Amino acid sequence: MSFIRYDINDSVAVITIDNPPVNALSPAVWEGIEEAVARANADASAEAIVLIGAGSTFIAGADIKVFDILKTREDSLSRSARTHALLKRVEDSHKPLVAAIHGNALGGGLEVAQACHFRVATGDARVGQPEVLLGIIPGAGGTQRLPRLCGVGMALEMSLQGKPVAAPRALAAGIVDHIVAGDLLTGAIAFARSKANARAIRKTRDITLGPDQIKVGLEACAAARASLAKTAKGQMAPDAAVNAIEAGLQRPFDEGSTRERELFADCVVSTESKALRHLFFAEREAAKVPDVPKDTRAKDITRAAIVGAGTMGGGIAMTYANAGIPVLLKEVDDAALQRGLATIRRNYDVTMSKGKMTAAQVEQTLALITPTTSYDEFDQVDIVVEAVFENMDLKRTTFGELGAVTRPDCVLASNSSTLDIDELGRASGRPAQVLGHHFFSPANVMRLLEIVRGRSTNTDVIATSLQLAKRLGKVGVVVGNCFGFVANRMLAYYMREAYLLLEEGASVDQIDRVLTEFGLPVGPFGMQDIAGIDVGARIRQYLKSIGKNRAEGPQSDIPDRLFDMGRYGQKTAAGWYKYEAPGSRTRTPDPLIEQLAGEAAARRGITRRSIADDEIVARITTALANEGARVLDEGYATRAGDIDVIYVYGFGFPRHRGGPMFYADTVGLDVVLSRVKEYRSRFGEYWEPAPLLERLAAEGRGFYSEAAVHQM
Ligand code: 3H9
Repeated sequence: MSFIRYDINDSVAVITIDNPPVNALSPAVWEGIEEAVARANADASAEAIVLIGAGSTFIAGADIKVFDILKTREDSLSRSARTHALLKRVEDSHKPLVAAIHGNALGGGLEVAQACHFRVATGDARVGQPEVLLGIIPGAGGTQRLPRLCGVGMALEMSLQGKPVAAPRALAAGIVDHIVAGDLLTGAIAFARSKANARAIRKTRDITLGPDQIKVGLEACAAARASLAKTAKGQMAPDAAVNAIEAGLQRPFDEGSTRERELFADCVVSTESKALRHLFFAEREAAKVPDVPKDTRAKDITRAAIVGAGTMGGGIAMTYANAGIPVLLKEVDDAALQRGLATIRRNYDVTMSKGKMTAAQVEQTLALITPTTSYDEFDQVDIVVEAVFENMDLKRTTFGELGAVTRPDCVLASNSSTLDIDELGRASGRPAQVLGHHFFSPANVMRLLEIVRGRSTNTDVIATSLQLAKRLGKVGVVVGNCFGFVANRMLAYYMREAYLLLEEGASVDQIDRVLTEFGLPVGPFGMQDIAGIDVGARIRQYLKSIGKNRAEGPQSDIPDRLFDMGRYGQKTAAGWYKYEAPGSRTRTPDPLIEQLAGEAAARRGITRRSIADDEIVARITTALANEGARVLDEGYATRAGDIDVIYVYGFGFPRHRGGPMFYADTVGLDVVLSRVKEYRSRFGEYWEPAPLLERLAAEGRGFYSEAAVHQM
């Protein structure tokens, strides 16, 4: 009972769950709750019972690590049968049982609260069923009890989107019975006493839905299923949640619960769930950098400056303003500044038209952005993000100026996507304060922030960047300073393989289709038409001038030929596809690309062939895993999970596949290695197995083993 405290307060038994940091439901906590409720029922000095969480939250759900113990469907079935029975015994308490919610009541936490007779909450509490985000469904009765409390429509919304609901909405919906204005425990005790006086006990499982509610509920399930067929292709958990809720409408509580257990068991042992659970922890691990101790002092960022108001600079300024941080936005002249500001305003107008911000909020946020064409006031900022054109001479000059105009403790970050951070550090004269903050386009939307440490970057600058990333709503991942860092270094191999597949006989349309079916939001060619073919071409021109290639091995010249033709993608109404007008998003395949591919194949002396969809997925994912293994082995990423997080948040690699490294583990590293060797014999020496891949495959291991974890 060490995770559970039991006290009598004003004739009410107070059961406090104390399992830091989030009161997750480990097996001992489940048992402790049941024992304490039984004790209160037998305790003559208790008239009612309050269940409350210690610390900053009620209960954030089942302990996610425990799911790894469930190796088979049968393991899961027997464990959840015990959990269901336990919650029924808790619900059978003959004294009024009140859940007192502050912070979060999520997943199993909300299910425990649903098994209580009543729920009270603080005004800022949140309740949710986020299981689907972990590839599972509510498995402790949530698919049966929640619809009884709030109706099927809202239960579907909560179970399918996984987003928490704020207390006032939960109150209106019937999930919560009362909002406590002052001290939660005092309010909960008073509420519990009033229920004891009225001898009120309400078991959620005894609530019955009327025939009309059932009819509407079944229709809502059918509609949700039809919509999932489009939005959640290839995923099992969302469908399973609908099926479990539907079963609850068609069968009595116990039978519905049995169906929930079966569906939960199918999900919890699935690769989809393992991948999503892996990402949950990988994302949190990414914030831990081996040589940056937890107690490293992070600087509080109260004012920032951005140099460059182009697409990236403007998006970064919006990101800071959205987080409430005042920001100076500098451009070389007024014309460039006005162009940048107009784009920012247009972006906010779109946000407003979608109802995501009010006009007042937009004005308030815009007021945090101060345009400037000088370095005045740069001595008052805590961080500068440089987002000028990707050109080393220009960036070197900018860092020289920044070194002179900012305070010595100011963090100097570059948004470069490829250039050497150490060189920028030297140019500033203050290399310890310099690092990369590589945002992804559109910077105000994409969640990834690649934090690139230089050779001399101070650990407190890294700690500051990680803390700041969280405040900006980003997922920060610290990487080393290699060419293209981690994201773009791997992307180069992904793109090269896509180009070569095209030359060998696959079509642009086929490659994009296959990869979107795999789960990416957009395929490589569609993505490039959005990002702009000119962007990559200009970087390639620069690299050529310094004698570098983005990826080793053969390079297709088709992207450069498109660039020479002025086909930059959506913005010029032509790129890899044709578009009706500049800016239009409706793609039409263009026979010209087939012609260019045919010419490229002829130059390389290859006969174009029909390529199976499976080969496309295998070639592209193998290229990513092999280069990822090299990045890891060379120490530019701390752990395989960091690469997965980068790819999921930076390029939309399907979450339910866990990222490129996790996916490689599910394929089997022996298979991945044999593919690399096969491709080498078929396509050439450029397919060279990464040494780490060879080592791990020889040892019969995956990327997720101790040997694969490196210190930078
Ligand atoms: C479930 O309940 C299934 C049920 O239907 C029952 C079936 C029988 N388990 O996020 P933070 C750790 S499924 C284990 O940085 P924040 C986390 O790893 C569950 N550990 O804090 C981190 O550890 P570390 C449904 C957990 O303030 C530390 O706590 N519930 C769990 O930014 C702090 O976390 C969910 O999916 C957990 N459930 O955000 C909710 N939760 O310090 C998952 C957290 O070592 N949790 N940890 O890195 C969250 O969404 C956020 O953690 C929360 C706090 C919003 C609560």
